[in-house]
Formats: sequence, structure tokens, C-alpha cells
Amino acid sequence: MKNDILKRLRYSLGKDAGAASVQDWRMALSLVLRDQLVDVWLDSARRAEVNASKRVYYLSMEFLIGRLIEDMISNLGLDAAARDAVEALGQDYDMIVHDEPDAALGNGGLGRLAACFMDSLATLGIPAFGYGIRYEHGLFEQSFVDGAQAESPETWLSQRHVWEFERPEVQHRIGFGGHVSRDGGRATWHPDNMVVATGYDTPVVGWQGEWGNTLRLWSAKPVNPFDLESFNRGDYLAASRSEALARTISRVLYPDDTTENGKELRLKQEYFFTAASIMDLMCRHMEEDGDIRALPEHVAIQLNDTHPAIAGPELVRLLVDDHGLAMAEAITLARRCLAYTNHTLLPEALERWPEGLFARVLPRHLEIIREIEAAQQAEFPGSPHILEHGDVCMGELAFVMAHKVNGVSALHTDLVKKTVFAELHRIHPTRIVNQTNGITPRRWLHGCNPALRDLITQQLGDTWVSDLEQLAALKAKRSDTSFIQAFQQAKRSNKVALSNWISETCGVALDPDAMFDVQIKRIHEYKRQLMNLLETVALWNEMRDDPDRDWTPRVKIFGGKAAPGYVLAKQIIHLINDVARVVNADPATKGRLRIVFPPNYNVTMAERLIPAADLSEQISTAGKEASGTGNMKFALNGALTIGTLDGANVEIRDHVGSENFFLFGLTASEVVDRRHQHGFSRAAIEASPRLQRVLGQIFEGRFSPEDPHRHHGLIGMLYDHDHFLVTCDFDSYYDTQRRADVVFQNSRNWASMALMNTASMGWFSSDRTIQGYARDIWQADAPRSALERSA
Ligand code: 26W
Repeated sequence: MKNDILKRLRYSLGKDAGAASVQDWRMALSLVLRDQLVDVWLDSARRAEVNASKRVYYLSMEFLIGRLIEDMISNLGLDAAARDAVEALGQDYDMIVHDEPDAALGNGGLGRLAACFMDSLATLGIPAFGYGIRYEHGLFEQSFVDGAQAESPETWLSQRHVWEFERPEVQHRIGFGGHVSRDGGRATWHPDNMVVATGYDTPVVGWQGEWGNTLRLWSAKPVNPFDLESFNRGDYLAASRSEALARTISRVLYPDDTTENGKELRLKQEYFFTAASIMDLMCRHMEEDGDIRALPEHVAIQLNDTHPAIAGPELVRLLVDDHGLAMAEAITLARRCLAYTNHTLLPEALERWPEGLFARVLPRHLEIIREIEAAQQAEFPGSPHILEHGDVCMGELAFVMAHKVNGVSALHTDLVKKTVFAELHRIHPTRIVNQTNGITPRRWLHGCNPALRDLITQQLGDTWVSDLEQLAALKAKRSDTSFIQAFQQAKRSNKVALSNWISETCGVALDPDAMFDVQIKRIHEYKRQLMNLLETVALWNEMRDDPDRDWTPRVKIFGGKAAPGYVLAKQIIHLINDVARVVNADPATKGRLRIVFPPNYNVTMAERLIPAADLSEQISTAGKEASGTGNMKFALNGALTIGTLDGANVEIRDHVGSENFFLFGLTASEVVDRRHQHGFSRAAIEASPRLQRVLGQIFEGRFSPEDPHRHHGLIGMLYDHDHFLVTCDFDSYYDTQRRADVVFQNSRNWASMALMNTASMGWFSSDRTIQGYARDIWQADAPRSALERSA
């Protein structure tokens, strides 16, 4: 490999070793690795074609991939070889692999889930394509200016993205606007604006490099890139106008992760990638099979939330307008191919597009949606409407056009049946199924936690990496002193590494023996970072009130971005940084309490923080977090969870044992009841002198002397609009934190509970999740599942 790297450096980058930069070495190493995976990739594609196997198409507006180099190296089993080769060339291996920018093509949970699913699909050997958008700019870069979030464009493509292959031959014309003509019964859409979708392929090779799938991301390009006439007239802007307009469609990821913004460009992005993907898979089917009516046997399309829901009308459009099927048959055929995953119950996240906008941008699709609505009403009179109050409801459209709909945790799926789709569930009682989320153990244990990985492999061998339920064998070690000590040592070495990184990046010194209490996720009211912060101030107060008490030293670590337009979330960030500044400067609690908020949380930072965590904060208002996946990553890496009975917390607690989980707070049904009680928040505040004191301090500007009124809005909201019941859960949360303090003081016992978490998380592998989709939704084989492998 050493010589291969030198050869690539010379002939692909035109550099010799003496002149090479860190980036050059990384590119050279990546190109050598890429050579290794192209064979299995192309071979897999050929075998899928020859075997006419059913293909899964995962349509997602987001793929939160992070870095790829380490994933590629470990999936090819080249960890040692790559490190030895680079070090033999006198280079710093960690510096080289850490030079790769994150592919931040997503906002949070939904996007990261899609990335984990791609790894599991390849590891299980299920032929699949991921389809999405090749954003020029991913999720914005976050920095703090005087404690407030500032955003700047993300620039991952400012350097060559070495893992992708541009496919100039893979192009589809995507239309917008225009009108529909009719001759006889046949309709023809005449768009008045076209762009070209060009494919960029990234190989996704699974664990042990036995199968490779493709992530195909679409980039928007103009039909006519350059208008020479305008240029010759000196109107240079006009000359590149069409190029600029087309490029806008795949220019940037929308940074909202819970509020639909109703922007026309967002709708165009959704249609652009969905239409290109549907056209692409139809071409492949017609080339390989040729019988359009056989499509459902060969194609399973999964819609990652409603963002690609236009796939239903688009498929029907092609089947009717291009293939001449009758509307009713086309609708049925399309439904047999489509399935839809719901990821949120938040009303503001459910997409509804104004009919007027639809009529302007997608006139033919609106006609087809009317046909779909009519067919649904005819067959199921009184069924909820897709077209309602002048809006196109994308949730109802996705539901009606899917043969299966799933939620992402048992509690969430139950709530989907009881709330957002209650009526449709009554009409279609077998359509909704549950598929509890999962995470890939390759990135989220084998890759990010070598210390724990090696300890486990020493014990079990390494087949656990693709058969995670084998971890259960570690339960027998919970009272094995030497094993527990080794387990503690692994955690401590991760905490020391993180302390060094935090002191470098945030200039704050941490005590690696303190409890590392971590809350990392998008900033949102329902995730209740605010409640965590209020508890921290209460703890600070009591540490100062009672300095002689044997307090458990605590490090509070926050990480997360707020959608740029989400004012209240940005105020929460500002408050956390304001409190951190005061607490970290307080000699009275030095060495006992520290608050750090490293800016620009992303996948790579999660890989750094999670292995070092003792306590995982999963404190959302019950009934609001559809699943969560960070909760799974923490527990797998030996952290204990403090959490509510929400999302997948419920199933995690069932698996790890209630004795190994710090539960608190109202349940989902208690939340609904409490909200009906008038003045519930004032009553809660009234009943908690501890909370009153904290709210008073913040309100008076104790943490913002330079701007005493800064947090008035935030605190005022808690008194009268505490929609997410921070005030009601505060005391039970505070008491549970104090319980955790006591448990942590018995480090042996804590480690044993943490080991029980790691050992019990096998079921939360995304391999198990994908096998569930393959069995219950796609009817696709998983030739490389652990089961198959052991057969
Ligand atoms: C239209 C704007 C928008 C963009 C993204 C609305 C909603 C979204 C996503 C659905 C939000 C999201 O990421 N949801 C998270 O999905 C995870 C994967 O299933 C779950 O684990 C999280 O609980 C859920 O919040």
C-alpha cells in the first residue's frame, strides 16, 4: 500500500513526497482505498442485474454521512495496513484521516438514519440505491459571537470530494411550471422551465467488503449552460443566468429540521431529486426487465418522511402519460412499490403546500393528486382529504400512496395510529407497522471507540460487528472485577482524550474523573436543553450554598445547532453560553462544575464526544421525540441514560433493565392531561422554590450583566407558554440527577450498570432495523444477514 500511495501521489496528484500537503497525502491514500472497493462495487452491481434481484430505493432529502475515509478503511479491514503504510511514509495517520471534511448533507436524526441504513443495506448484501441531492453547501457552519450562534456557509466541495464518481451519462431532464394539454384522453405536460439532473455516485461498501451499493446524489445543471448571444451583447449576467438559476436547486441544504418553510425552492428541490430518482429507476427496470407491470416485483421505494412524497404522483404520471396505463391501474401499481416512514408528530413539521403554488410549479401532478383523492374517496368515503383548506397535505398523500407506513419507535408508531393518522389507520388498519430505529455499530462503536472495541473483540472475537446481539454475552462479565476495570479504563482513556480536545478547542480544563454529562442534538424546545440548563444553575446554587457537601464533580457538555430562523432556540444557546461564562469563572465551584459548548456540532464531533460520556441526556417531553438515535449510540458506548418515557428510550430501558436507566418525568398521556390543566406551569413554579430561584436569577440578568433583559422572553415563556412542560418535569429531573450523583460515586457499580447498557444494545443495530424493513415492507432478501452467514 505504501508504494500505491506514492504512485497515486505522483500520477493522480502530480506531487512528490517532499512537496505533498496533508490534503495531498489524504487524497492519495483515499484513491488507493477507492481502487480497493471499486471491484466489489462493480461486481455487486453486475450480480444484482444478473440475478434480477429486487432492489431497494431509499429516497431521502438528507444523508448525514460525516467523514468516509475511516469507514472505508474499516469496512475493507485495512485499519492496520493503512496506518502502517502512512507511518512508513513518515506521515501522521490521525492528522491525515482527520483532514477530511464532513459531508454534512443533513440536519439531524432523519439524515443520519439514512446514512446508517446505507451501511446496513450494504453489510446485509441487499441491492440498493440511496437517492438524494448533492448540495454544494451542506448544513451551515456554527460559530459563537459573544455566546450567540452565527452561521456561515459550509464548503465541503471547496476541495475535491474524492469518493464520488461524476456520471455525466446519467442525466434526466426535470420540468417545472408550464401547462397541460389534452388530446383525446391523453394528457401531456409542457413544462416551461427545465433543468438537468446529473448523477454523482459514491460507493457504499459494507462490513468486510463483501457487497457494495450506490449512493446517487443529483446535481442540478442548466439545459443551456451559456448564452453566447447575451455574452456578445456584453450582458454577462444574462449569459450565465440559466446556469445560476439551475444551480440554485441543488445549491444548499435547508437548515430547518422541524418547521416546514413553504418555500417554492424547497418544493422544487423535493421534486427535482424525486423525479430524477423515479426516472432513473424506471429506466433501469425497463432496460433490465422491460415489463412495466412487473415493477413492484423488482422495486421497493422507501420515502424518508414526506419530503419525497411527490414520488407517488410522479410514478403515476410516468405510468399514465408515458406508458399509457389507466389511472386506476397506475395508482395501484405505484402503491405496491411505495412505502413511507414518518419521523415526527410535530404539527409544524408536517408538510402542506398551497394548492396555488402546486398549480404553478407542478400543474400535471396537481391533476393527478385530484385523481388519487377521487379514487380514495370513492373507495373509502369520508377518508381524510389530501387536498384540504387550499393545501396539498403531503402526509395524507404519502399515506394514501403507500402500501406500508411505519413509525420509528414502538411508542411513536402507537401515537401515529392514535393521532396524526388516526382516521386513515381506522380505514387501513394493517397499513401502519413499526420499525424501531437503529444505528450502525461499524461507525458508532467499532470506528469511534477503539478502546472499547478492542476490549470486546478480545472477549468475543469480532463477529459481533455484524451480529451485534452477540454483545449480550458480556452481561456475564458484570461482576468480573478485571473485566470491569478494563471497561472503566477504556472509558477513562476516552475521557482523557476528550478533555485534551476540549482544552484545545474551548480553552476549558476538565477533570476526567468528573461525571461527563452530555446533551448533543439539534436545539429545540421539545428536546428541553433549557431544562438541562436550569438544573445546572440549581446545582451551581446548591454547590455554593453547601460547599462542604461531598458533591459529585460534574461536566455539562452541550452540542447542537439551531435552525437560523428559530429565534427561541438561538436564545437557549445564548443562555447556555452566558451561564457557562459565569459558572466556569466561579472559584467557588472550580473543579466541581464545568459547562462547555463546543461550536459546530456534527457527526465527527459526535464520534469524539459519545465514547467519553458517562451520562446521556434524553430528556424530551414525552410523546415528542419520535425515536432518537443518539440515545442508542450513548448506551452502546457505555453511558447511562437519564431520560423520559419517550421515543426509543422506552425500548432501551426495556432492553437494558429499569435498574440501569435513570427514568423521570411525565408520561406521554400525563403530558396531554397536564396541558389541559389551566395555569399548570405557574402552579409548578409555585411548588418549586428551587426553580423559582433559578428563574429569578436568569430573569434579573445574573448571567448577562451586560444585557440584563436578554433572557426575559425565554423565562416569561415558561410562566405562561410552557408548551413542553419544562416547569412540570423540573423537580423530578433535578432529583433524578441527584440520584445519579450518588450512584456515580460508586464507580464500580456505575461501570457494571454501564456494561449492562453496552451488552444489551445489540437489538438497536440498524442491521436489525433494515432486516425488519426487508421482511415487513420490501419483501427483499438479506443474503448476508448474520442468520444467512451462520447458515
Ligand atoms: C420540512 C422540514 C423538516 C425537515 C426534517 C421537518 C422534519 C424533518 C425531520 C423529520 C426531523 C427529524 O430529523 N426527525 C427525527 O428523525 C429521527 C430518525 O427517525 C428520530 O430518531 C428523531 O426522533 C426525529 O426527531
